[in-house]
Amino acid sequence: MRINREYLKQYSVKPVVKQTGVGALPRGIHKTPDLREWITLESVAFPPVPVNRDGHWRLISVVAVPTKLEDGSQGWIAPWAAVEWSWPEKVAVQKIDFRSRQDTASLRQNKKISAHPADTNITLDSIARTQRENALFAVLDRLVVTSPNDKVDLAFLAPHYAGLLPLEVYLYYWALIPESREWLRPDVAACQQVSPKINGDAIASITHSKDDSYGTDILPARKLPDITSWQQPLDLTPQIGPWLQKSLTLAESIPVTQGGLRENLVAELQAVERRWHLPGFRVAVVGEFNRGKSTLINRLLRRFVVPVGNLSTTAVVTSMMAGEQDQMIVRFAKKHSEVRPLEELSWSDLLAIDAAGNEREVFAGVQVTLNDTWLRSLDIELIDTPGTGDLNGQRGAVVNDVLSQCDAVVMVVTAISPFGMREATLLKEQVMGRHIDRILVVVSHLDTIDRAQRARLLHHIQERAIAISETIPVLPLHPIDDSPEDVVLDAVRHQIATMVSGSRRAWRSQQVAGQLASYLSNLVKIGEDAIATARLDPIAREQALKQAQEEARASELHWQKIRRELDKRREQCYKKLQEKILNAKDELIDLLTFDISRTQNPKFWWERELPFRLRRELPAIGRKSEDLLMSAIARDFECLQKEVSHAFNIQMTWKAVESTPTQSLEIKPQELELSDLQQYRLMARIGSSVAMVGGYVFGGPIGVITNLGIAILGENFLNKTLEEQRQLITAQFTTIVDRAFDEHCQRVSERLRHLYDQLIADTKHQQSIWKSAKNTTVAESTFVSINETAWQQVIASASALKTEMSTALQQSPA
Ligand SMILES: Nc1nc2c(ncn2[C@@H]2O[C@H](COP(=O)(O)OP(=O)(O)O)[C@@H](O)[C@H]2O)c(=O)[nH]1
Ligand SMILES: [Mg+2]
Repeated sequence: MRINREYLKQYSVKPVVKQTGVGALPRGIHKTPDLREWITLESVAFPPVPVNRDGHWRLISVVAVPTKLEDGSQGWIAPWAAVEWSWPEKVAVQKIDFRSRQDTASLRQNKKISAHPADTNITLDSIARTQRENALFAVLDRLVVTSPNDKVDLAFLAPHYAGLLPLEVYLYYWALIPESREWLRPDVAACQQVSPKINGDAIASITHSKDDSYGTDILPARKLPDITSWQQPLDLTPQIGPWLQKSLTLAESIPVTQGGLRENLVAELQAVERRWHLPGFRVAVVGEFNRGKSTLINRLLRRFVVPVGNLSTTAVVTSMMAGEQDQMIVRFAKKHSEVRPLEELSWSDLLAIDAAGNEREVFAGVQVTLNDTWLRSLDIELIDTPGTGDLNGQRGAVVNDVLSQCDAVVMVVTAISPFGMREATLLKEQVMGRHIDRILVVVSHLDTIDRAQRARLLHHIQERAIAISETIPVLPLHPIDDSPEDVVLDAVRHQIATMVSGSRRAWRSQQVAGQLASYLSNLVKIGEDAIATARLDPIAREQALKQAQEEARASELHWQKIRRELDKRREQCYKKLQEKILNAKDELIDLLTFDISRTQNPKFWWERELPFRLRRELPAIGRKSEDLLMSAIARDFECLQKEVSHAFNIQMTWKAVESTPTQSLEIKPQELELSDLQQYRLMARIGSSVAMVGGYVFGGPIGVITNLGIAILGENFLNKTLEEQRQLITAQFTTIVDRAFDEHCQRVSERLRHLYDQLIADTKHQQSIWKSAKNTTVAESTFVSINETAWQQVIASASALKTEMSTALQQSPA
C-alpha cells in the first residue's frame, strides 16, 4: 500500500484524539516520535498487558496488520512486532521485531490468524471493540497507579482480554511475558459488561484513583460556555410583567394623536413583550422511526398535539412552544405559511401516507403554540423530529439541522430493540459529537414487556448508555414496579426541567428590564422636547420643524453609511472564517486519503461514507471557528450601537458594553476575547444561545452533500482490483471535497449576511420609532401647549418607573 508520508507528518503533530492514560500508548503508536518511523501505518497495537519489571509497571503490546481471510472474514497477518512501555514515564523502552527472532518463529508459521476474540460468544465490530478497549484501559489506568509489588492477582483482567484478543495472540504474549501464563487465560468468559465504571468497581478495592479520565470519547469534546461559573444575575422575572404593563399604560396615555405615534410606541412595547415570552431553550426529541417520540410528546403535554405513527416518514419538524392560544402554523418549502386550528384534521396533508395509502414526501415545518403552563414555566421550545433511520438521506439532513441548533436532547429508544449500533452512533456522533451535553435517554414500549422483566431490561439499556457516556440518565416511560404511570412520567418531566434549568431566564429578564428602561428614557426625552418646542415663539418653532425634517433626511444618509461600514466588517469576519475553514480542508483531505487507503470496500466508502463524513465534518470545522465568529459579531454589534447612539443621540442600549472603543475596522483575533458575559448579552439580544447562532451559521439545512452528485459506481468499477478502485476514488474525491467546501463557505456567507441584516433591521426599526416620535411632537407642538400637563404627567411617571428599574438593575452584578 502507498503510505502518505505527508499525512504521517501531520498526523504526528495534530492532536487528533486526545487520549490520556494507558489507552494513549497503543492508540498513539503512529504519533509517538520514537515509534512512528518504525511502525507501519497499517499496523495496529493490541491492548497492552501489564508486567512487573523490577518493581515498576511495564506495558507490552503486540502489533499486527489487519487482513481479510480466505472466507472474507476479518483477520490479522501474523504479528510482526511488539512494543514495551515504561510506566509512568510512558516511554517506549523496547521495540521487538518478531521477524528477526527465533523464539517466535514457530508461532509466525501460522501466516494469518482470525480476528475473532478468544471468547467465541463475542462479536466485535469497531464500536464494540472501542468500548471493550476503553473498559480495559480504564481498569489498567487504575491498576498502574498501584505498586506492582502489592502482589495483586491479575486474573481479574483475563475476562477483558478474552473479549478482545484472538487465541493466537495469547501465545505471543506468553512468549514475551512468561509469567502472564499464570493469569492471562483465554478460557474464561469475556466481560459482559463493558462499561468502564462497572469494571472499575472490580478493582475498586485495590485503589481509588482520582483520575477517571480515559479515552471513551472518540470525538474530542468541546468546552461549553459554563453558565454556572458566571456571576448569577438578579432574576427580575417577577417584576417584568408589572413593568411591561405600566409602560404600556404610560404609552397609551401619551397626549398625541397625529402620525400614529402612540400606536407605534405601544406596538414597540408589545414587540418587547412578545420577545420576552419566546422560549429561551430548545429541546429536540430524537430517535429512529416508530420509537415513540411523538407519543412521548403527547404524553408529556397530556393531550393530542402531534400525530402518532405515520408522520414519521416525512421531513416534517414540529416545534412546540407556549403561546397565548392553541394553534399551528405550517410553513411550506415555497415560503408560504398557513395558520390552522390544532386538531387532527390539520395534519392530514402533512402525513407521509395519503388517504389512498400512497407514500409521499412533505417538506414543511410546523410550529405549534400551546397555552401550556409546563412549556411556559420551562421556557422551552420542544421539537419533534422525523425518525433517523438513515442519516444519509434527506431526513438525516433535517435532523442534523435541528441538532445543530438545539440546546438539549431527549433520545427515545424502545425496549423491544434496545440501543442498537445505529442508535449508539446517533447518540455519539450526532448528539455528543455536536457537543450537546444535556442528554436524556428514555425507554418506550416497556408496557409490552412482562412487568417482572422490565427492571432487568432497563438496567441493560442503562449499561449500554453508560458505555457511551457515564453521565447520561436513562428513564423508563412505563413503571418497572408498582408505581403508577403518572409517577414515571413526572420523573421524566422533572429530569427535563433539571436539564434546562439555569440562569437563562434571569439574564433575559435583565435584558428586557434594560430595554424598558431605555424605552422610558427616550420617552422622557421626547416629552421634554415636546414641551420645549411648545414654549418657543412661532418663528423658532417653524425653524425647529424644519430642522426636524432636515434631520429625518440626514438620518437616512446616516443609515446608509452605517450599513456600508457593517457590510465591510461582515466581509472581514467572513474572510477570517473562510480562511480557517479552507485551512481545515487540507487536513480533511489528508485524513480522507488515509481513509481510502485503508478501506476494504471503496464503493461503500465512496457512496456512503464520504457524504456522511463530509456532512459531519463541515459543521464541525465551523464549530472550531465559533469563538472567532461570536467575538466578531459582538464587536460589530457594539460598533453598530455606538454609531447609532452617536449619530442619532439616542440611547439604544441600557448599559454600554465596557471595552475599548473600536478604532480600526480590521479584525484582530487576539483582541477579540470578549468575556462570556458580553457574549451572553449579545446572544440575549439576538434571542438565542451561542450554540444556536453557531449552529445556524455553520450547520444549516439540507443540501451541501445532497447536491454533490456523488456518482454511483457500477459493475465496471467493481471488476477492478482493490488497489485500482482506491486509486480511481482518490483521483476523484478532491473535486467533491472542493465543491462541498465551496458550497459550505457560500452558505456560511449567506447566513452571516442574514444575521447582520437582522441586527441592522432591528436597530434601525427602534431608532426610526424615536426619530419619528420626535418629529411628530415637534409638528404637533400647537397641541403640546394645550397638553403640557399631560406630558408633564408622562414624564414624571416614566422617570419614576425608570428609576425603579435602574435601581433594580444596579443591584445586580454586571
Ligand atoms: N405499546 C406501546 N406503543 C407505543 C409506545 N410508544 C409508541 N407506541 C406506538 O408506536 C407507534 C409509533 O409511535 P410514534 O410516537 O409515532 O413514534 P415516532 O415515529 O418515534 O414518533 C405508534 O403506533 C404508537 O402508538 C409505547 O411506549 N408502548
Ligand atoms: Mg413521530
